[in-house]
Amino acid sequence: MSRIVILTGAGISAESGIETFRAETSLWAQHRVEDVATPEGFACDPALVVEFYNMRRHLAADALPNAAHKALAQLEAEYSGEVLVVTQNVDDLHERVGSKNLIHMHGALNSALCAVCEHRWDAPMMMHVGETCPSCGAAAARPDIVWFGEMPYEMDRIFNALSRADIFAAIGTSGNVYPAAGFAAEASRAGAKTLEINLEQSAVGAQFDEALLGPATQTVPEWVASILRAG
Ligand code: BJW
Repeated sequence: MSRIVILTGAGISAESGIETFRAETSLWAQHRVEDVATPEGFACDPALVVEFYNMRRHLAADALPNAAHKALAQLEAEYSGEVLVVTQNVDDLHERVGSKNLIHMHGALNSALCAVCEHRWDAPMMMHVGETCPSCGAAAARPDIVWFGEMPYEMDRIFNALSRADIFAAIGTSGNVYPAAGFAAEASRAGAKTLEINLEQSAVGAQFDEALLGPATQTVPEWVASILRAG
């Protein structure tokens, strides 16, 4: 059976109106990464961080999945082999169009996490500082987001899938953040054919066998159609 592993990043949701991180007018141009996306930032100013993710949760809820998200769900439904989508995105646009074999390696806006007992529950649209955990009662609720210096989720499952992949495709990710930026090299070492789909070559673009350049809403449906045609 043929196996495809797909890594997605902020670029796949850009045409749904969700800003990317590293463009000039982006999220990181308006916020210092250290302030809003590190455990130290959260410890220093929890209200700022909780508000940042409340704002992001609202933006994600208002956004609609685009043709690229839909094409990947179609690929999973119609491909004769196995398709795994590993997303760095914290929005829920993949699952809203039916992607099921999906890993949110950097967490999810719609989830809350207890910093004490690691219990997870559905995040309300507006989280508040000091909310209590419904399981252990500690006042230690936080957004269920993987910040810099924290271990991304399901790494064993991801590396296992990369080691068995026949095709690895990275869509709309800049290749600036590890461990995801190392996935192409990992899959390539294990024998997969690698493809980068992006507006422009990423920081790790030279590691891919092929590139498909252009907006994801055009390139991803074209790529999916070609895979499904080939069977
Ligand atoms: C389009 C498009 C369109 C636009 N169509 N394309 C020194 C060296 C190496 C590593 C480190 C180091 N110092 C520290 C580290 C580790 C650190 C790291 O990588 N730092 C770097 C800055 C150097 N990483 C970590 O700390 C991670 N944990 C970790 O490493 O644990 C140890 C470990 C070791 C070994 C194995 C396993 C674990 C945790 C990283 C957590 C990242 N968190 C964030 C924020 C939280 C989520 C949130 O708030 O939303 O996740 S950072 C941010 O970057 C977010 C994203 O998921 C992530 C990646 O960004 P992405 O998706 O690539 O977006 P952009 O904006 O960068 O790029 C968009 C792309 O789309 C561009 O290429 C555009 O061209 C393209 N595009 N429109 C197609 N229409």
